[in-house]
Amino acid sequence: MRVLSSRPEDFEMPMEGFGSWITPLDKFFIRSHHYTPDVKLRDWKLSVVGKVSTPLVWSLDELKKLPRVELVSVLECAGNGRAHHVPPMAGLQWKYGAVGNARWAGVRLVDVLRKAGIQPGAVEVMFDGADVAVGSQPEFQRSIPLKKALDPNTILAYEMNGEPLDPSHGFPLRLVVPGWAGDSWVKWVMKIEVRDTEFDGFFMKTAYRIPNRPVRPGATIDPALMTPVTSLSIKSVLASNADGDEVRPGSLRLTGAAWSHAAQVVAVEVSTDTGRTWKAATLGSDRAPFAWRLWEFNWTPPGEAYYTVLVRARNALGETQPLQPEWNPSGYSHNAVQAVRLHVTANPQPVSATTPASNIVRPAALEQSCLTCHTLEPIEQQRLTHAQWEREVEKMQRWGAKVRPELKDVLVDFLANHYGVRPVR
Ligand code: HEC
Ligand SMILES: Nc1nc2c(c(=O)[nH]1)N[C@H]1C(S)=C(S)[C@@H](COP(=O)(O)O)O[C@H]1N2
Ligand SMILES: [Mo]
Repeated sequence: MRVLSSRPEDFEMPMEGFGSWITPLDKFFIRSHHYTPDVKLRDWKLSVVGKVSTPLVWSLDELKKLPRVELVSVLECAGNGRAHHVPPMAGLQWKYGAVGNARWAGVRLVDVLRKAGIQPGAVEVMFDGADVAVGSQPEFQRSIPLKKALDPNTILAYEMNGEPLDPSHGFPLRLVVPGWAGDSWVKWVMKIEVRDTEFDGFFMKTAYRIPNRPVRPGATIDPALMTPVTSLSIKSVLASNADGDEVRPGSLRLTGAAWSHAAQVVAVEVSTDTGRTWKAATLGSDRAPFAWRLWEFNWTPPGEAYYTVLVRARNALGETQPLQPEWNPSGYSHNAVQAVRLHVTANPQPVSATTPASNIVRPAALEQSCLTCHTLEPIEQQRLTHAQWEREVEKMQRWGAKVRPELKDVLVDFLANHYGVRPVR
């Protein structure tokens, strides 16, 4: 796994993960804003409150008396692909692997809500997890519209891939919202609140919002003018080869995965000539309404040359992927056509190992002010301008970082000099 942050846990699936239909747990990405809570089943209860006629307080065994349902669904973080947006923005620099496909089992949310009795006037359902915010960042609480909550595919899952949920994925209970981005899939669910007003917490009204039309790259936009990220986009990934690979002449088996929202993937097409012509890839036989579809494409490059291979998927609604990413302030929903440049040559050159800059002398202010809640990992992966770093340090101060005023400039200069704008690696 690629570690974007060891604590809180933010781990990216390696590209091999796109090789199996069901993503095994040891490769499944983890995205947690806060530290993983140590939930003990004997202390855990699910409460259902708010606009309901009978508030419920249930143990897991009581919940399990409702009919069990199972489904296979993709889970993708809204921030997957953030690293590919230009210009870069602050945030975890996910490349392709903030996504996985798992078999989820649990109970329908609608069955739980019916037991509690939804009262007239209900518009939304809010979920609160057992995780506790780091510093003074707001709690992770999210709501979904009542209509989505009543959808029979929306489930409260207690199993993933046939095992009780792992602590990192929300033990003992998490929300599964097939077709929607991961930010709605609340983990460690303890409280469900049926509401007659829109929930206005930070993770609804400030984070996870996207403009509803393309905006100028680099623009700052008032969250009030943006809407919550909901549905996933149609997307495909070529995983068998990396951009810049050198390969020997002969036949190549290009493989990957493609997924969409409620409308299923119907085709994956590959271009080996920079988009001039496209040919259909073969789709894998494993399929389910919200799952990803594996694909493969056998190709014998016509000669030693430099090729740009492109992949695009299409769903049952005819939606396909844009050729270029649509930039948005927080870098969500990246689904642009991926380009993989392959050098076909009989004499591949050994790749020169890049030396990590480990001998950077860090100012004491960094250790003291920045490395208490999280490690250096989320900091060193950023690619930000001086002005962006200044805003990032101020955001951290609002979330509880203590920065001595006379050392702030030294700190921002250091961050901008070492973790400034540079290509993704
Ligand atoms: C009081 C705790 C705390 C301190 C101290 C702290 N941070 Fe953070 N930091 C957070 C939280 C909370 C997050 C967001 C975690 C999440 O949402 O995944 C975060 C995330 C980040 C990220 C990832 C990008 C983002 O915005 O989510 C960067 C970069 C970062 N911090 C830089 C810094 C720097 C630089 C300092 C020192 C000035 C610092 N942090 C000090 C709490 C802290
Ligand atoms: N309670 C809680 N639920 C959460 C989160 C969180 O930080 N806290 N992260 C969300 C986000 S942004 C994503 S993408 C998914 C990731 O789920 P995973 O870690 O099981 O892959 O969980 C969601 N549920
Ligand atoms: Mo996410």
